[in-house]
Amino acid sequence: ITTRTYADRASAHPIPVARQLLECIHRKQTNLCVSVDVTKKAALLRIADAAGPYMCCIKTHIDIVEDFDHDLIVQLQQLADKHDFLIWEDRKFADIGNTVRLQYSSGIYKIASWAHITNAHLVPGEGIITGLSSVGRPLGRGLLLLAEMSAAGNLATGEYTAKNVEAARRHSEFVMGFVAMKRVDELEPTAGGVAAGEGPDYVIMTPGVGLDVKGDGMGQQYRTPDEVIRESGCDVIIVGRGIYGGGDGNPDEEIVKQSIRYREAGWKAYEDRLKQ
Ligand code: UP6
Repeated sequence: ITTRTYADRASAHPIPVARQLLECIHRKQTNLCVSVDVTKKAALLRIADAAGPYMCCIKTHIDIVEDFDHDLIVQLQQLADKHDFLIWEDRKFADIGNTVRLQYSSGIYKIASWAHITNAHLVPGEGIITGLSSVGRPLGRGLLLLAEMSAAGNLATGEYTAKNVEAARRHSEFVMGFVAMKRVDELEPTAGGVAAGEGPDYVIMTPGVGLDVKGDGMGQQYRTPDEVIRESGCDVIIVGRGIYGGGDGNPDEEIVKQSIRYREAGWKAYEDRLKQ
């Protein structure tokens, strides 16, 4: 588990957007990413504005917004500038290279034009990284691979997880990190892989974080910021319903209160990790 500081890692990271994220975490003293899974444009923007000062990154599922329009993107980018956070579209690409290239650049959402970060499953093989990289790298974007997942019974385990780390190491110009539950880049490599500590630095972003409940009745499993950041060595906590509350979202004052609570818990866990 790394005990290097975010600032130290930022200065050495080869991928510009990873550097940007690590610098933002350091500057704002927050490793909190808020996941805003709401279906109305106004709710998304309201939550982003309320939680903005306390997060390093917002995570969207843009395809669930019923009244999506280009103005939503313009306003979201204005909030990202105002509050100093990055935008991650949690698209979970999962098709062949040529198809994801089009899904990433085109259609209604044109994800690559506004999302600093997106993510992908390795199920189709490494062509998915090549396809996404052909669009995202010239724009200075970064990719996370879903090496592990938080939901009960998910299949992203063992050798599949290790294959994600190996693929990332072959595409270190574009893959900035992983969605994972632990420091997967420090696992024993499979045959032919790179040993722990020898590869590049990766940002590990971790969903399934909650302080009040253990699950959601639909497979989600929650751990605390301390378990995620200090015990498991991950870098960013992703909190959705724990902050916005579900539906169209908690009132602003509750969003602010919960954002501060998770930010403080995430930062304390990081400081405790540095002391370990
Ligand atoms: N997410 C997970 N688990 C994963 C990958 N992604 O929960 O393994 C995403 C979900 C959701 C968010 O798509 O947007 O993280 C978690 O939200 P929650 O905190 O409300 O459970």
